[in-house]
Amino acid sequence: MSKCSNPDCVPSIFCHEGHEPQSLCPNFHGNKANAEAGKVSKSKAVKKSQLTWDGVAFKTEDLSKVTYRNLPIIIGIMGKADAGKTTFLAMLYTLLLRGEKFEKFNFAGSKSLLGWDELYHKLKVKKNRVAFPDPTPVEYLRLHHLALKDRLLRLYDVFLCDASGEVFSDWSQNRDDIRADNARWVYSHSTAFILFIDCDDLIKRKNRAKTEIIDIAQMMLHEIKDRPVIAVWSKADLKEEVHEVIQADLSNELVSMFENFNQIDISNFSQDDPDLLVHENNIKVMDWLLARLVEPTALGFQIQSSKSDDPFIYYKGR
Ligand SMILES: Nc1nc2c(ncn2[C@@H]2O[C@H](COP(=O)(O)OP(=O)(O)OP(=O)(O)O)[C@@H](O)[C@H]2O)c(=O)[nH]1
Ligand SMILES: [Mg+2]
Repeated sequence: MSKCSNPDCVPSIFCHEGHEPQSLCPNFHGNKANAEAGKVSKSKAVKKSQLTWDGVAFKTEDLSKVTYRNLPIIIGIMGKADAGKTTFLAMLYTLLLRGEKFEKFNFAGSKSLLGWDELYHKLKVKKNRVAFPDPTPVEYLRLHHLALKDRLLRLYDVFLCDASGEVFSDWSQNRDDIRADNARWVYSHSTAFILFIDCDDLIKRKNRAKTEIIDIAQMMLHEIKDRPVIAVWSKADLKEEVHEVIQADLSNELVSMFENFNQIDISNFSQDDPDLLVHENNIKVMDWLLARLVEPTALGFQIQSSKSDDPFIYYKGR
């Protein structure tokens, strides 16, 4: 049985709060801090609790509340206004709540659950009708946190950035634009990118819409290094109406620009349940990025069980 009182933590592997050794963690049963806490009544203990986080989506200056324990994975969501960026975040959380799972990672908590919840309540998926979140204000930049654990129970902190599309359009024309602070922050801090291609815009504004996407992509090339990029064709429920030449040209151009690249269709309107575009592909966006960001572990590596009664396992030599 775990000796830690934090239900998110598997201290026999790593302390969830980053304490080294684990016994220094205030949540660890039997240490001094806990022994003293045990004398205080439960209600008093709750009043005295001083959480370092409040559950809302992080501002950039709050990142250190998590980075002390892990180098985080930051996913930059790039794309022009109205492309479906915020809705993607809301759908991702809705799918996790529905029980959908990442391929190689389990959900292990979040320090921004209120932020996720806010998104969840703004995206109302009903039969044949979806209510969407409001456009993101220009000055807004928030990071939504997911703690994930792999099969070896190693903890990863993942942040997904939500910023207004306007700042990416300004940045794509001039990377030093004074209005593009948020875009610069997202670009320079992200470990990987999701680039939004708005099918609806391609239908309505054709090549002008395509040029704007290429402009953002070209600015991303500036210092991309080997950071992975996945282009998502959002509102793909409408993709059939995108002119096939525009579709092919845009796809080919992006493939020729980025080396560590993939593309996928996503939507928030389902035809079936489960629906490929909605229930599977929104999750696959993250699966693809995570697979490129997290080092594969040694195949077959197993943590030794201390419950084995084989005497040779305990023999340390004398
Ligand atoms: N057809 C279709 N429309 C969608 C879909 N997802 C979003 N939309 C529409 O796109 C609009 C914009 O979505 P948002 O998620 O707010 O877009 P955004 O990229 O965050 O926009 P900014 O915050 O202004 O940068 C929504 O209000 C919907 O009208 C989809 O899957 N299919
Ligand atoms: Mg938005």
